[in-house]
Amino acid sequence: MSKEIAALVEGLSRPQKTISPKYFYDEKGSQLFDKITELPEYYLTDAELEIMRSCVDEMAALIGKQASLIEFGSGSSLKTRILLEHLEELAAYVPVDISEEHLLASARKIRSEFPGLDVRPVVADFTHSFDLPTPTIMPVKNVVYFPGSTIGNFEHDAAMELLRVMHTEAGEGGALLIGVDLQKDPEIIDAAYNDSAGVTAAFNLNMLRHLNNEFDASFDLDAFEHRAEYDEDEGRVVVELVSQEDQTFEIGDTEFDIADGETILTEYSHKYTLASFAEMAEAASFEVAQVWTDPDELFSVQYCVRK
Ligand code: AVJ
Repeated sequence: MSKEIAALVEGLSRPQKTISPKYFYDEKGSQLFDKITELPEYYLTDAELEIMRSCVDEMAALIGKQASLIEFGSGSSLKTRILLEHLEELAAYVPVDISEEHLLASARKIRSEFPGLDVRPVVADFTHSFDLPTPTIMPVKNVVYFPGSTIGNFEHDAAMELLRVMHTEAGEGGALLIGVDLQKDPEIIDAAYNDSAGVTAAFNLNMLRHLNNEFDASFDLDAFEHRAEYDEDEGRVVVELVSQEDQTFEIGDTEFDIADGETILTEYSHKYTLASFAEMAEAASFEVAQVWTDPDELFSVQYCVRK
């Protein structure tokens, strides 16, 4: 059994059946996610873009000249472009992603849009520390960029571990610029993960299609339904697939039973308060130096310096 199938089997063998959210993102899933970011209910992307557009000069001033910008993720977003347009004399731009194909395609685009920028993609799983490339110009400091509230996918211990990796990669005098979604009226959050056009439902169900295509699984897509509920006490959205009948499915050579109404957990999306994020950042030896939010305080971008 491949390592990857073994990990999937392990997750599906737990009392709460679980599949990692990384399986959302095959080609179709990435397209569906792009559609999510354009939905009227999905406030996260609009709010973060608004913050970037209105506060990027302040961000650039804090980052300073001749920094190296290390993006955790492939860097294909508009937010990255806004930042790159405003940073002065950047020593290097280092996108880090596990998917080589996606990473190199987006690095090529960035190079053509920003001639003269030293683009140094790194193929790595950023949940573990990795070696940084040596740019032509010696950077004054490293700034890790982690937009999109992707940190929200990680439970507390894993989020702490990731912040520690970022702390390591930032190095002496370095910093972290991170997008963090905020706790708010639960109705706003519920709507963002239960859009009226059904795109989030399609995105969630697509995970099963991806596993059928790539990992020899036998999920019946018509026998599961999307569910997303905001747990206010835990401050997180719980995204699940709910079995519509007693049924079985296989993955590799392993067969699983799932009861009518039983769920597969596919994602958590954690929402923070400014205080709860600051506490976690502190525990990972960062100090939150500056916070920007949109006028409605739906979303935040935070500049954290390494202690
Ligand atoms: C990419 C993890 C930030 O949590 O909002 C969107 C993923 N899931 N709709 C999020 C997602 C359902 C998204 N992140």
